Amino acid sequence: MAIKTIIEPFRIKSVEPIRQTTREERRRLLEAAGYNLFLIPSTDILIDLLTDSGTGAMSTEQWAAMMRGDESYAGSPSFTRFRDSVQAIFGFKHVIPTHQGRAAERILFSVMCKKGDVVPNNTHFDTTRANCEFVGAEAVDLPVPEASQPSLVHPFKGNMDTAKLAQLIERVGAKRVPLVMLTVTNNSGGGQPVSMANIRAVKEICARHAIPLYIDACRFAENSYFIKQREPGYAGKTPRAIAQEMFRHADGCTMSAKKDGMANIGGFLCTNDDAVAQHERDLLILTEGFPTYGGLAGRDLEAIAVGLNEALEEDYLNYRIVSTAYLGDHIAKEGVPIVQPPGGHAIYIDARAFLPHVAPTEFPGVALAGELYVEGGIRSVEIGTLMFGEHATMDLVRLAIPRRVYTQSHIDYVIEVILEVWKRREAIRGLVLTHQAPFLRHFTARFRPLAMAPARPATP
Ligand code: P71
Repeated sequence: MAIKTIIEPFRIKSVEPIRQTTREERRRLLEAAGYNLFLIPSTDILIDLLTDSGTGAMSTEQWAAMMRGDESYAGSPSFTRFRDSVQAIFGFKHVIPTHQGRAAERILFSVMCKKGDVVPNNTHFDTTRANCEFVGAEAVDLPVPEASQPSLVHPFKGNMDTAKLAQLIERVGAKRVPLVMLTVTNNSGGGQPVSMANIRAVKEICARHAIPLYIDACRFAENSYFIKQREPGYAGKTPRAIAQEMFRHADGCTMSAKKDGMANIGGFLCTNDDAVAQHERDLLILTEGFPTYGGLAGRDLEAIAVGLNEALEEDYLNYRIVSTAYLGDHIAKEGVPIVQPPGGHAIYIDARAFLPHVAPTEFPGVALAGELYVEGGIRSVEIGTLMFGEHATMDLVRLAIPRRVYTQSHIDYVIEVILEVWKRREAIRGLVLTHQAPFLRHFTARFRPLAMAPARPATP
């Protein structure tokens, strides 16, 4: 085909105004928020790239399906449509709806893990790690070594280090490993995909020790598309067939439907194990609700049932992956250090390389995110020392792209803002943490700026 431009594969039927603020206003707002962008009202944000979770635009088909939502407490046909849609892709015997991904995690870990257990993952995301630790288990990250080198290009940087997995199971004993998890795509590690070969290899190791494999499926459609593009033998397969194959290797999954479920809320937990499912449903009733709604409205179940299929459409996935890379490529071309190659749902700026004069203990990611806000009203999120403390191997600033929300000119604006901050990077200072919660501290932490030069006083 002669035409190379990839357009947004939709037209816009409902619009939501966004509000410009002045640089002075933003400086004041940032200070009032203790330099934590979570604490700024969204009406004071121009382009919100905090997360791709629950922030997508729904399609006309999803809105139409919502009108069919049946709000019966028990046995709603909306649940049947939801379950059938999930099973057609994920293939698991039991489908348990939850209000979002972390509820699925909490129930899974409560049922499967106890104090002293060890849960390996390519990289736990924040809520997964917190829920795992909350039941007294140890969350162990086993990414491949390539994952911790931001500038290194590798097709499947989301892979788990299988040699390390085998060693870990050998060392602690299979009895202490109630499950192994794979996060597709690997969110904490740059939105990087996991290959089918890696899923197969991890499953083989698990099978040898009779350990179930669970997939954290949040961005399963994007992962499927990367496999199609990058893994030999998959170019001719549909993303749907690839997704089905991925889940055939697993014994269950957790899912936040706020990502590749294309919904604003929702999630689910799947398993093939009858006894585990029974126990999970009992816990579900305690806090989430009856097993045919799990804390969701019938309307939400309908939106997810349709959204899962839309996330697997090739036109959509092509636009999604290409438009995310567009942002990454344009800033990388000017020298901005990013995690390479660009991820599926987000671009991750390497804040340690962007601000080499700011030590990790001075939160370079938080400082950079604050400057992007002051410069252009852009909200991003730190994935680094604030989010993961001692477990952080990188300090990243993630620019997550909500699904079907922003146009190319919004992204061109974001590129310009980042390049302006890049020009004045040497003047950006680090931060001092002044308040933190006992877990998931990034949501509510507060900071003050480090004093101007000399950056550190000669005496404490
Ligand atoms: C993301 C989120 C949501 C979030 C988390 C922390 C700060 C800001 C936004 C949520 C995930 C995820 C993976 C791989 C489980 C969850 C929990 N991600 N696994 O990336 O990425 O799902 O939010 O529905 O509870 O912005 P949940």
